[in-house]
Amino acid sequence: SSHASQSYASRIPHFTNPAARHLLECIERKKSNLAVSVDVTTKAELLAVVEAVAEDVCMVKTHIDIVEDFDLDLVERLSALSKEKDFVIFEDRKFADIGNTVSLQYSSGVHRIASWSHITNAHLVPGPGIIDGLASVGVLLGRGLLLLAEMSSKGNLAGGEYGAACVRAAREDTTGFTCGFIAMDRIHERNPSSANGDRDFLILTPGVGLDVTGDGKGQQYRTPDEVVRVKGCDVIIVGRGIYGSLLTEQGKKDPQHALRSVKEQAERYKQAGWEAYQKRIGA
Ligand code: 6AU
Repeated sequence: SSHASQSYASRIPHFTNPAARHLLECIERKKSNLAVSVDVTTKAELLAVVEAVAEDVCMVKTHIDIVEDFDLDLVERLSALSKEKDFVIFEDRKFADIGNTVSLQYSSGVHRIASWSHITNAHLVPGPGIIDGLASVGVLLGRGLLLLAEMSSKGNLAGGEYGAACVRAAREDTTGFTCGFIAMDRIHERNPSSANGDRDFLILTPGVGLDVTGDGKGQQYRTPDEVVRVKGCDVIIVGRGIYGSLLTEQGKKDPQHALRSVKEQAERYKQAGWEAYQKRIGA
């Protein structure tokens, strides 16, 4: 039967991966299945948004390569906040190269992602060698990997057999490093298999919004209720629906006011996500 009918707490023992367990523990402690995607371009804005939402989220998702004044102090402060405020860090790097290259991109360069990001993600376009390359860096550090089995954007090419291949590759990764998917529903349960077929995976889902259905650049939004209760996804990833007030003319003039709105939206999405989960498990 579906793991979606079980509580987050009861699923912790299904995972050997430390980052997956950490995430489920945070979700349960904070009663939040909300990940905030903080896609802003300065260090100060990033830290301000994280501080505003920290209490309400289980996870902070970054695109660290868009931060104009990036330095290692930023990730030190982010790591300190992750401990103090109890959230998991997910660098949304979307690795997509051969194993050897991604192992270097993950461990090295300006960003040294593996040293601070608990979870990262990858496309399976290069084949399963990408998992081995990332695992060669991440496993010893206790990190976790999500495969992009599906995408939220209009016209994306990850349909058909592609998702099923991602599920197969995740099942074949017996190290447990691959601990979930970016997907629009419980894709692994639609693709059962006799070997390892019952293994639990986390489903993290972007394209979540309560007020609009798209962004004019291909993004498509569904509500937390649709994503968590109807489709059985585990974590909602919300970006502009939460920090959007910072992007408006008014928000630029009065950032303190905008940050209060950021906090209010985080509370609103947290509540919507948790209600959808409680309905799903029949609590
Ligand atoms: O809520 P938004 O639309 O402002 O932001 C959604 C965030 C962005 C995207 O890069 C990311 O989610 N994303 C992903 C991820 C998380 O991998 C996959 C996808 O299919 N769609 C998507 O929007 O930071």
